[in-house]
Amino acid sequence: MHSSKEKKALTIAGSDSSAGAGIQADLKTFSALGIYATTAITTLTAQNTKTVSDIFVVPEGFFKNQLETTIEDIKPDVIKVGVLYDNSIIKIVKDVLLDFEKPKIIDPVLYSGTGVKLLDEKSYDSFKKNIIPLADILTPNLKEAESLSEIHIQSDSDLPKVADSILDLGAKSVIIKGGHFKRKNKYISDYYYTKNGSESFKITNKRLPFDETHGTGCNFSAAIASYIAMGYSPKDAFILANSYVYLALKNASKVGNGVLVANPLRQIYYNSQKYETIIELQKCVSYLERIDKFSLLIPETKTNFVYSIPNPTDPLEVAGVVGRVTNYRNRIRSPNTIDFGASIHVANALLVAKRFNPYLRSAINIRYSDNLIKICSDNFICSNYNRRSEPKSSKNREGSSIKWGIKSAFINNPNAEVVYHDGDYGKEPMILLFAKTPRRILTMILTILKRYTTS
Ligand code: PXL
Repeated sequence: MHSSKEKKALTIAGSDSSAGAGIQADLKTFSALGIYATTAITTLTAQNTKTVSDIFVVPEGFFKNQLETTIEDIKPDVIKVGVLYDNSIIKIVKDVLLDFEKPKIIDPVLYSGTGVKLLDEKSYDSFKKNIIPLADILTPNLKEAESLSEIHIQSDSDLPKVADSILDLGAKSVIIKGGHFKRKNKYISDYYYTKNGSESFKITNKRLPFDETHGTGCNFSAAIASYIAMGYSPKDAFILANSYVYLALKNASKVGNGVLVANPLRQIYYNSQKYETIIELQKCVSYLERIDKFSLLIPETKTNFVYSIPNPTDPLEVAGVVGRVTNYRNRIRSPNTIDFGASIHVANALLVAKRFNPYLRSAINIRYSDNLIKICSDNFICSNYNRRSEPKSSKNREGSSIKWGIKSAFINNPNAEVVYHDGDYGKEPMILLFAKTPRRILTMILTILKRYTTS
């Protein structure tokens, strides 16, 4: 799929070697939101989650080439500006922004989250005079808003006059990020202002249970730029970027010994794994329903067919059939509604099996019979357990029998593909098949049925 309509952004910003902020954060966010981003790197920082130890400003000749060569060919729909560091960079960026007729999102970065200066003091006035007026949307945090407006902010009632003073510098609109308001506050608001105040509004979120995080601001302004490139109004882009960053914050990673790092990709990958898992299981359950003779393999307690995301930690990360696959006379009746957490027993069996063989992601339970055990033993690696040997302490805990049983079967043979037990008083004997994928489970079922229906 290649489309000349693909939306593109250019980010002019600093490199963060800890990869939580700057260019690295921008690339994650633009990519996550489906925008193709190019980069013009202003500075290289040596940093980690505790400090910035060094800053190298890219020589202006090279910086200019980098910017012009990129933009001459790959025309952006939006430009996002982050760390500029000093006047040698500011001059060049100013000329490019003046010529650029599409939206410009400017994050007036003055300090790193760890408190190190990212704009040279001597260049501050030039930044204020030359860059701020070119912003369609300016995204200062509280400290930056204080600095630009020269007003000490004590409460949110100061913000309208702070915003007015920033808008007087020439920016078309400003979003003041309230994340640094007093720690005891239960809620955090971000505020959007335009020149005549007619469109002002705020978005409030519950404060998350941690203080400083690294990269939040960069991810936020890159998200705003992404939504602007898609064609959203500044207001809608603000609303969308706010919830995007809230998730990135909620999923913040502890990668070093200092501050947490915003993680904009985790939730997206997690959602996509869940989606792929559901879709694949749905296909395989539909296929199973069309194997007529499968009804012969459904036990009294009915069948569940499960598939987990790649690294599940509990049954809520294992998809199964809501209400199980049942038989009615000789026909299969499945509600074919797939959901996470729809199975307890088969899902728990899979989670235990996975501790021995991490590749296993799918499982199904079928009826027990001597003939079926013989067929399984001829075709697959089998192991078994005896429910009557289960220690009392385990038996008394609801739902723990299956965990104990699967564990003992895998201790006996960690390569097992089939685990069975021959029941106990009031407990139906059962066979469980395990595989990497639900497709492989279907193949196993077909192999079993081929022998079962001719024997
Ligand atoms: O979060 C602001 C920021 C922007 N750009 C770079 C940074 C930081 C914060 O540390 O390092 C390169």
